Amino acid sequence: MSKNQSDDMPTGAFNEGRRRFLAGSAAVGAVGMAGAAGVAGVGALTRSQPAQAASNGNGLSVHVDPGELDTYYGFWSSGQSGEVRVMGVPSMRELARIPVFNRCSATGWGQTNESLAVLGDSAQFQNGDLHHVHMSYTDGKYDGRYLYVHDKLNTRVARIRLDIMRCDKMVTVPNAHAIHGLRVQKAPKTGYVFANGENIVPLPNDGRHLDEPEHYWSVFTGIDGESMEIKWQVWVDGNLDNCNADYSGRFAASTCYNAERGVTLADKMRFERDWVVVFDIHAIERAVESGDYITIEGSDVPVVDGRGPDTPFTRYIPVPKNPHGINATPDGKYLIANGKLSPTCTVIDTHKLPDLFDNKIELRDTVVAEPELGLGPLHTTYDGRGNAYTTLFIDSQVVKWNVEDAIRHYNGESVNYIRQKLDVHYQPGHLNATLAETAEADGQWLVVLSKFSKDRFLPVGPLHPENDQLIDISGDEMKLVHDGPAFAEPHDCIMCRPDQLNPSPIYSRDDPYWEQARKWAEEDGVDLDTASTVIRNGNKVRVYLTAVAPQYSMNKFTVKQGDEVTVIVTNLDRIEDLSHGFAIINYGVSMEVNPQQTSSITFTADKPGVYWYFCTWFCHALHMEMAGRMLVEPA
Ligand code: K7E
Ligand code: CUA
Ligand code: CA
Repeated sequence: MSKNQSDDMPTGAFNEGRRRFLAGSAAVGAVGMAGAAGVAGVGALTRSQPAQAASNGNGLSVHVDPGELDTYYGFWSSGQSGEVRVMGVPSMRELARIPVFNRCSATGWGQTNESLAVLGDSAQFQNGDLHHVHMSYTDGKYDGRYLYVHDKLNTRVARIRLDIMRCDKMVTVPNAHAIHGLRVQKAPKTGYVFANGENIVPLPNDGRHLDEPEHYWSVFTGIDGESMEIKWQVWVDGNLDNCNADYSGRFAASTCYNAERGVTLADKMRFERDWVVVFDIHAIERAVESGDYITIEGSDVPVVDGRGPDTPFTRYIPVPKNPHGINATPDGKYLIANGKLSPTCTVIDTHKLPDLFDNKIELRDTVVAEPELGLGPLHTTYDGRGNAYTTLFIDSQVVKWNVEDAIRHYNGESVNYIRQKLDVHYQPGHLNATLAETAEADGQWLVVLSKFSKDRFLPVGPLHPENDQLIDISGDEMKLVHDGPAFAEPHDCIMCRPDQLNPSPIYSRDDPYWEQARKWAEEDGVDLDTASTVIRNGNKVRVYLTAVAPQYSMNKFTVKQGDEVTVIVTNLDRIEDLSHGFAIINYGVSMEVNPQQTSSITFTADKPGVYWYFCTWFCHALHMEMAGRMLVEPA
């Protein structure tokens, strides 16, 4: 493999790039950046003058003045921490955490009845491994409705409502063994959530086959993003790593690093090429509609057989070697697979895919470039100006390269497609640029999620932080502007503009989130908005409380030892940010109750005595006094 081509790159390449960029930025300025002008130095980042206004070459400032707002939202996955983190970019301030597969001491996620209803049977698991987070789309653009995430550890997919930034749906995917790659349909609308089964296992995996890898397979799953119903699966050859969707809505594609269907490290590296599996979503839908599918014992999800070279559902495009990420260019033209063990990326022309499925062209005819980029390409992102940015895990670099130039080079022209290589710290995995997963990629900021931080921060013991680095890509050259330590372990992130979201400042009283509590109140003949009472039914006791700073509606309530107690608390405050909580000492009970929200929690009153309950959010000068007593009569 040849060495890093930027080492001897003539500086003229940058000048040429600059001219191209300036032409491009004028167009960016025309769409949606109106009214903002000038250089964004410190202080230019105000609410009325977004940072993206400045595009005359790396004039962006990472500094957001006190009281000023960030110009992008970031949604960070958190790997084995199991949550989603909401960030402000470019300040890299953490704004919120959204518990999903983890348990949360502050909000009561995993303990409240509302969260347990979302978790369903999978509440048996206290943890998860959340790698990828993607927003719902309409016509190739973020539409601000939902985030979709997956759990590699316990084979789940979940949805987050972006109005309240809480998880509202979770499904366990049958037949798959670890969900890894997750992407959503980009057009016309989400649509499907696509989920890759990573590890190969027997189908069904019920013990009848054990150490017999010839019976091991994986499946690709399509989930309805509205109902979160699992609509179908495709039985595939090899395994599935990352995936992506095109911008037409017809195709999805996944990388496979285990075409060998091996079970050891050596097995999985035997072939020089693995593949990108392309899925024809329309063909899958047609087969499912016409009943042309099987089911696998233990689940009734329709499964179509996508193994083999000429099924109507799949095509296996050979690519070198143990590929990892796959990323669609914002113009919809290409899907770029990252070589990992090969120093290359493979550029697949999406417009050739219909011909491939019609058997008019060969598998490799869809490949229009295979640029050599450096060691360990993992993921690629885009600036909307024709450039791609790829992480080089082994080289600890981000390489900026031009896609059309790489295609010209592949066609035999003598052209240097590498624009720049930038050292990052260290061993980068995912990277993402602002809006780069959408048709609106705006080429302002790039975040690279480095796996190792080594010496970049004060030492904190053997578990080092990861390092989320911020790079200004608005000019010709990438400029590293910020190091962001992060706890285990952001794999991926996306960024969108604030105008693409519409988070609710307080809850609406008719929110479906506490449907169960509403039903209980109806059964008990009480009104949730005013109820302040204890309703007993045998040894089941429901305690209805309201909260208005700095008081609960009852100073005390009495139950009997052994009762199953459900406490239902409604926060009647309408003031933004006036959250209360409800916690009972030595009962391990604690939950959030935000303005206009109803939250509930069920436990057994197994210990007699006096137990104080108290508010957990510092809501008022008399917050410490916002408390009451649960009196548990001995049995
Ligand atoms: Cu590359 Cu799980 Cu997206 Cu991590 S995956 S880096
Ligand atoms: Cu209510 Cu503190
Ligand atoms: Ca392989």
